[in-house]
Amino acid sequence: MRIAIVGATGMVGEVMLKVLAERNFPVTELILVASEKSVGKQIEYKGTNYTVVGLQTAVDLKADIAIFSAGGETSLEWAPKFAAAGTTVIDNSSAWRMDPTKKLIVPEINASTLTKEDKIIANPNCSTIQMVLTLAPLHKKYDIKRIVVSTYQSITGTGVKAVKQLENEYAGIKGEMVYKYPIHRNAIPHCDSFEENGYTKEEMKLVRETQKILGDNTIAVTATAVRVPVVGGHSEAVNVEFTNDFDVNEVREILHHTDGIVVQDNLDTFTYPMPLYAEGKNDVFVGRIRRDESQPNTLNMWIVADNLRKGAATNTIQIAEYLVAAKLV
Ligand code: 11C
Repeated sequence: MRIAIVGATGMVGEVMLKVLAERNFPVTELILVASEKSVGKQIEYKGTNYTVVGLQTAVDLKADIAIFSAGGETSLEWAPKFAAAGTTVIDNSSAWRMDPTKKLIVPEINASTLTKEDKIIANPNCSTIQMVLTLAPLHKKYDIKRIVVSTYQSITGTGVKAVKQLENEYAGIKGEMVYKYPIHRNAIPHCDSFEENGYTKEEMKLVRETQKILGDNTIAVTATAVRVPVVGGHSEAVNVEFTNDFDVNEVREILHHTDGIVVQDNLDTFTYPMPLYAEGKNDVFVGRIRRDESQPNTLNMWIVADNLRKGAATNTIQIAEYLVAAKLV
């Protein structure tokens, strides 16, 4: 496969290259793409140095698959140009996710809906992916009515400048502030910008993307997204109300047998997921699975994943793997 990585110099781009290499993705030609200021830079992949090229050069090279992780504006402008050149785009930004003509894919849930005609495929938001991967098999079995989710999100979701802000604050150095407030020793209830309804875009992504991926707009979702001084991954406290009752052990069993999920749930050994231990892993970790005793048919869970892995790079590359396996590229 001839693969272009658009946004190769960014934080997610770096992890994309790691995941491609780890999973031995069949790369025959690698085209590393970034904005003009990074053109000419050298990036190493599997022992070979590659020179970063600009967007138009990459379009002209007509890769089989282009993986975009360069922000919404770049995707809006350039994904259609790659698609017109015959390249299938998998886009990690929010640009195309809610476009009704584009599919929003978590491979374990809905990759089978993809066809050769899908030239721009959207990768969901990180906090959505880990939640829906966990909820999809439970929705099938018990039928979800309502989800209440609170997130505790890693600063890596904001990018490298946020990591620098935390490091500076920790070291007592004055530097660039990406957040409006200090993040060290803090929790900021503000991820992405605010919408008119008083929710942040990150919170509304959890609502809209979940309904789209699970294919059910009747599922009620309400979210509070919070940035915490953590780097290993996003954590989520998820409260879910079903139409049908469940057995907690059966829920554990279902999740245990779901691809991509690792159940870490043993109170005797204090086993539960934590972002410190999810970092660098491709799985979604689920624990603290327990009945909400305040109302019928309702469950509480704690879900953790590395937002740069399953939340971004890994999910994107799994989509690419599916395209190859299903001969859609
Ligand atoms: C965060 N979820 O942690 C964001 C990062 O829509 O793809 C990714 C934003 C997106 O702030």
